Amino acid sequence: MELLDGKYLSQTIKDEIKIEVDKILADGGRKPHLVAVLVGENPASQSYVRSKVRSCEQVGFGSALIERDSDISEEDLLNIVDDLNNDDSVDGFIVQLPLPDHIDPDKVTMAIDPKKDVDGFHPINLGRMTIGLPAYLPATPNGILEMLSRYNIETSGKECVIIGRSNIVGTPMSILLSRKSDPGNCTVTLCHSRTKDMVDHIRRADIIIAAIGRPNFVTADMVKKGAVVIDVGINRVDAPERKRGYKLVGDVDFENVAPLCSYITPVPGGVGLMTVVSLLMNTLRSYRKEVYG
Ligand code: BQF
Repeated sequence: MELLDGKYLSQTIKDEIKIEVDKILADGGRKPHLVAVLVGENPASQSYVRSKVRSCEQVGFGSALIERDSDISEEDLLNIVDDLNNDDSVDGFIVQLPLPDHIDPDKVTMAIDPKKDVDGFHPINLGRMTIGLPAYLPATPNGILEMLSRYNIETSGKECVIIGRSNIVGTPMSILLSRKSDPGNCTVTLCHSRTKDMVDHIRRADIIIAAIGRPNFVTADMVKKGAVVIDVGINRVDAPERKRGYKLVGDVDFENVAPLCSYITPVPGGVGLMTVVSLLMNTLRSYRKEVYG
């Protein structure tokens, strides 16, 4: 079993981005600039946004955090989005999800200029991705592809089972891995809450991508020997012995599954860190006008 080390890999990629930023500055260019918008006081969201801002600082990007109370109106939030769309000093921005119930997240996502949509959630980017045009790829799927590619994991011809069909992980991941590309060329099965005999599907998988949001959902009896297991779950479970009072666990029963795998991602220290680094990669691509010219 080899660990797919998100800590090591995300740091390696950050080092590479930092070198690129230093070159840009040495040539008299300005810093790439990422802005995050955070609404409300969800503690998980606060910690995600903080780690995104900190990552920007580490690679030499300019960054800003726009914080608003949870009672901000949808209209006011859409005005912030509009201002960021029109601000030439901003290469990319994200609106941290989830949003409060009175705000329609689809409306907000669709208000973002696709050229600055470094989260890759806008339907234009998802559509371009689907037909293989240059696009900002959604951060988590992009991070997983980067991981598979940097560890030279063969995907072509493999049976890949994805568990969970969310718009930001399972669905785009299923499209990306079934495309004629590298990584790609998988035979993909997308499992979800209505799937019958899910365990039979999972047992056939060469590559398992777990994005369900349930702690320890994937157990050892479901995993074929030699499988590659990618754990996207970030579940907070109570742990009174920890100073924060909780710990992060994935969707995979790591302890019992790991010995069966060829490769497996840990939680924490796996896919989550790659998600954050994807945002940096997309922001650099925006700065360079690589996607939309
Ligand atoms: C780690 C996210 C669900 C809903 C909205 C590192 C992150 C998480 C875990 C992180 C996530 C999850 C993010 C670890 C960003 C990933 O070491 O295990 C980093 O910051 N993430 C988000 O912005 O919104 C979410 C999950």
